[in-house]
Amino acid sequence: MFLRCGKFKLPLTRPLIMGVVNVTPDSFSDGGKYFEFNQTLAHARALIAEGADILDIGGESTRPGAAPVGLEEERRRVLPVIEALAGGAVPISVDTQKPDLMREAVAAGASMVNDVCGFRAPGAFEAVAAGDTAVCIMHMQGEPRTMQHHPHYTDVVEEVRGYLAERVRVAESAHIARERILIDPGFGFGKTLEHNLALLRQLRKFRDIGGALLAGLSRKALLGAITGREPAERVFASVAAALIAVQNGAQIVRVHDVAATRDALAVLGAAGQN
Ligand code: HH2
Repeated sequence: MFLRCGKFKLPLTRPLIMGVVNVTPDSFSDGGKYFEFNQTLAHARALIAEGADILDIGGESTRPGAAPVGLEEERRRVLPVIEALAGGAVPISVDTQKPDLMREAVAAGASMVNDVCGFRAPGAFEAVAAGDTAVCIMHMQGEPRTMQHHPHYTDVVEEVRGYLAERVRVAESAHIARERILIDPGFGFGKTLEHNLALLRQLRKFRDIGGALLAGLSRKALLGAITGREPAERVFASVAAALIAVQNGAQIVRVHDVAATRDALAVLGAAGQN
């Protein structure tokens, strides 16, 4: 079992850590902190030193209520960072919904494209089909500006599963091989606390869709609802959530706090629980 990720072939025999690098002034947990180029690079390199297996570079916040960012501005934020980090020891992912930027990021050296909108923009799968870039297909109900207003499902697990299975089918018909595909139920994207907890509890049901299973719970509002803590104080809750996700079948966890997650996963692994 492995994930094809550009020139990298990542083993899925142990859980992998995707470190989050937000090049944004407004991300919900670390907005503005790493917005300046040198700060961004220093942060990215620190995450690699802490044990990140993949870095996810994003130039547009998708937090609930976030305003969209134009192509030119998103390009200006992420491309120099990707160019500076590509060619290093870990694969670089770009977190974008824009087909033009997907293409440019891959040309700049990105080995993965992560799209919270599941490659639904016209031409998105076509932008990444050629070559061997990994693609992360996430579920979102609605769009960031309004997604938390009235999330509604009859059966959240079945509906998200059905959506991801269909998107994997479309990806494969666009000639994207299974070994390049990741799927992600999209915690917090058009979901209430109960929806998120149902998905976390039943995460294993996503394993038979095909595609490596990624979970992103780090510092999210659902953890704030449980603990009463602000985003920067949700490290312990995030580590707990990552452990539960891995125990329930996640193969990759997307996190802000790499060192803490790595240690926790090392203990889990030593106890033979993953
Ligand atoms: N969550 C966020 C952004 N991108 N991609 C995937 N595949 N899965 C996720 O759960 C996910 C994601 C939101 O987190 P963050 O990047 O920290 O915040 P913001 O969107 O405000 O930059």
